Amino acid sequence: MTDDTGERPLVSVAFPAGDPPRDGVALVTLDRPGALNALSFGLLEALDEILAVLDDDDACRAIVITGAGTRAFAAGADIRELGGSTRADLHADDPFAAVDRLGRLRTPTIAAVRGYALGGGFELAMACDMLVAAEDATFGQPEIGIGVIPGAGGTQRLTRAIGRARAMELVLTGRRIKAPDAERMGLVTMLVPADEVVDRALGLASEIAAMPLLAVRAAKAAVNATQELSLDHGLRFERDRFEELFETEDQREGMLAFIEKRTPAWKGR
Ligand code: CO8
Repeated sequence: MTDDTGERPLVSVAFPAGDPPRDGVALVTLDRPGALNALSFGLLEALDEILAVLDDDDACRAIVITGAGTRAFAAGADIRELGGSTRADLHADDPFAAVDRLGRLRTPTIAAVRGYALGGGFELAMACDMLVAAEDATFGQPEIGIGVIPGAGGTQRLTRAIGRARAMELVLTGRRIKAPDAERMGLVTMLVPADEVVDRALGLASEIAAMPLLAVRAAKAAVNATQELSLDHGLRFERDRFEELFETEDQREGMLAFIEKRTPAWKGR
């Protein structure tokens, strides 16, 4: 999927080198900087396809998503395009289901946010498992000001993350918040200098990628289950995942390596 000129992909994927090496880490870039990486339907489709491929590949063990340029992660859905949609189009095509699928990936995801993360851009960042924010990041759900409401988790994930009172304020006023406030509200994993945001997110992704694959997937699923389940069901879900890991080679290797005082050699099975 390319831009209007047909030359530039709307979403790019890279496997950046680093020191220490960043084995297993994919960097996905939303690439429409001229429109502040606004999430056109084509961009969302391209993102959806790329994430499905990465999630299916055991060699990819963590994914960082960022926006091209320095001004924005993403300034929301593409308002020009969205403005021409009808209720029937949106219902039939369900373009924003890509964000729901992002939230359900097995692979850990980290949003690396510089500048604006507004509307669908904020929702995309919140659908990731962790959020590394630059000090210049700005978050908000401005949809109310253009006659609609958040449509990809902004009323649901935001409320779960920061509580009803504050989410209601942001959603009803469209007011923006700066990164330090977002951090205080619990939305941000790490707040870092603006020019370090991608590098720090890749570093965090590398740490996770170095962990045993099946345990990482189980841990992610169990933490995210808190968003859906009662405490009783969540505890049962956690215990089931814990017990399942006793059928993996990595459980035996991890515990043996501890006893033998050596570094474990993970097999991913
Ligand atoms: N859609 C389309 N184009 C955009 C968008 C957008 N959301 N945001 C910015 N742009 C374009 C501008 O039109 C402009 O293009 P051009 O140079 O051709 O005129 C370019 O990006 C630069 O933007 P500005 O000139 O406006 O830059 P400023 O620094 O003056 O302002 C702002 C930056 C404050 C971010 C401003 O651009 C803005 O308010 N943008 C819109 C923010 C917004 O309302 N977002 C919500 C959109 S609706 C939505 O997200 C619904 C969610 C539904 C689910 C989505 C799931 C993915």
